[in-house]
Amino acid sequence: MSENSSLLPAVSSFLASTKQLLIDGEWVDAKDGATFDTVNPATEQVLVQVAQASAVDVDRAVVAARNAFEAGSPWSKFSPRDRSHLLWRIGDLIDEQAEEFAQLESLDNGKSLASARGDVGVAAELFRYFAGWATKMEGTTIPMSVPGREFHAYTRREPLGVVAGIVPWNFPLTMAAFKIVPAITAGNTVILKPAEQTPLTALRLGQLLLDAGLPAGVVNVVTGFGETGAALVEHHGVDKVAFTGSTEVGKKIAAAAAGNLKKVSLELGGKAPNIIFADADLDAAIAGAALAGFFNEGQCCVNGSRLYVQREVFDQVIEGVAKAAKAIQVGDAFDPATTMGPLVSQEQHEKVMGYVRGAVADGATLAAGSADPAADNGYFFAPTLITGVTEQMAIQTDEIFGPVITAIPFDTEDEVVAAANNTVYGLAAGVWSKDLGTAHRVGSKLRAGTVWLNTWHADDVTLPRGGFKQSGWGRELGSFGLDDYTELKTVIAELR
Ligand code: TXE
Repeated sequence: MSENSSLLPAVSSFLASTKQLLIDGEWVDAKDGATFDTVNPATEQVLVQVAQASAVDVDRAVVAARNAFEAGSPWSKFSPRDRSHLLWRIGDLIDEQAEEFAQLESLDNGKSLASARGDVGVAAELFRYFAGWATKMEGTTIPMSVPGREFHAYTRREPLGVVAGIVPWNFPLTMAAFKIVPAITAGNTVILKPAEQTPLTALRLGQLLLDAGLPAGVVNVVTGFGETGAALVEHHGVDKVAFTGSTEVGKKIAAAAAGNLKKVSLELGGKAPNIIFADADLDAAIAGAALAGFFNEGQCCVNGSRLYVQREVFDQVIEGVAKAAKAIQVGDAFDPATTMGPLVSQEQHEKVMGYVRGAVADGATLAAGSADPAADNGYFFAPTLITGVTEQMAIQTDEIFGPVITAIPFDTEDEVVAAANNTVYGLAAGVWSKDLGTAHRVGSKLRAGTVWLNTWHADDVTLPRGGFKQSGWGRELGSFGLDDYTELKTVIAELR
């Protein structure tokens, strides 16, 4: 069956026309008419052309978002309950159109349809979870002690204003939702800049938001490359930048945001250590290690890419993870047998291959996988497990962002904790041990924003996430995530 034969008519028709920018509730071309191609990574074929926003278009979007935010605008008149009902409705609409979103995501990103369906479900749930928070952004009353005078002091949570959300390509729809949902829950307006590799589901979401009744200008979508993102970050009409992407770009954003001291939240790279003690349930730990390293084609910031295994069970674990790697079906997203799609782009494919080749040249051993492409056409790469690495090798220190696990044996708890923390990153970590004391004690010593004990990738929209060290600033999701999209106002009234 050819890939296109299974496409929904709505997806085919979406792909039939050049995609435009969403500014102030209207679909418009870039002012200079520029476009770029978005490519199916499984076939290397162009899916459709997409408008490429320049600084001029970014400025139009910022003006639209500002007007939509200002007092007296339709959006400013939405009560918290109105926002809550709208968010819930959007979640339900996403579910109704889930297959269309999933197909677009698989085509643009390469991930299997099953995986894309899971992502779409998370996006829908995110809208519904935050629908509950819209009516619960409460302040506090605070006692004041001023001799001879009486006061009533309280705090209010108020929206920040215009939020720029800049997102990567590994979870295009869910990342778009991560930025849009808390921002509009709190009453802000948004300009979303999807990744240049995967703009389609964010654009489709833009249409759904309009259809659901979100007023014009509340969410704008500007597509383009890093320059488009940089124009947003430099714009003095933007009050906050919420970014997910590389640590390198995160640093540039932190510096550029200083111009008008806009607020910044950053969810950046990772190099998560996954520690298996000899007393672990090894069947669960082996399956968990494979999931930790290979989920989402390894293109996930919290993936367990550094595996540490206690020496007495090292060979057994390596054999198990290698077997799991070989059982993964690499193929086209639309083939139901596929459990791993291609990497997202040629650039990413070359980067991952380069790291694996470098490690092999430095003397490392492939326990599973290969340093070569997994197919002649498309950016496929076999899940790869590498032993014989040292802590100094680039494959061990750098974020690879592909289906590659390195494994190193350890003897003592102190030794493995030191090795696990020996990284500039601090996004996620994991421990496998049947001894509750060991699991919790080691977990508490790991410098990471998320620690999994006897599991990996278990998650919910209710839980805060974010990074220690150079993995970022701030936390997303959960109630903590909402605070980052508000200003706290203290009101002091004298009772005369
Ligand atoms: O990310 P970038 P890339 C890591 C991963 C990957 C590497 C490069 O290691 O191999 O980053 O991926 C926009 N100002 N992660 O190049 O460049 C860009 O257009 C403002 C980890 O795709 O960080 C895109 O929308 N914006 C990560 C977004 O930033 C700029 C997920 C991310 O692109 C910009 C993805 C600039 N100067 C990659 N330059 C994670 N933490 O999950 C680029 N952009």
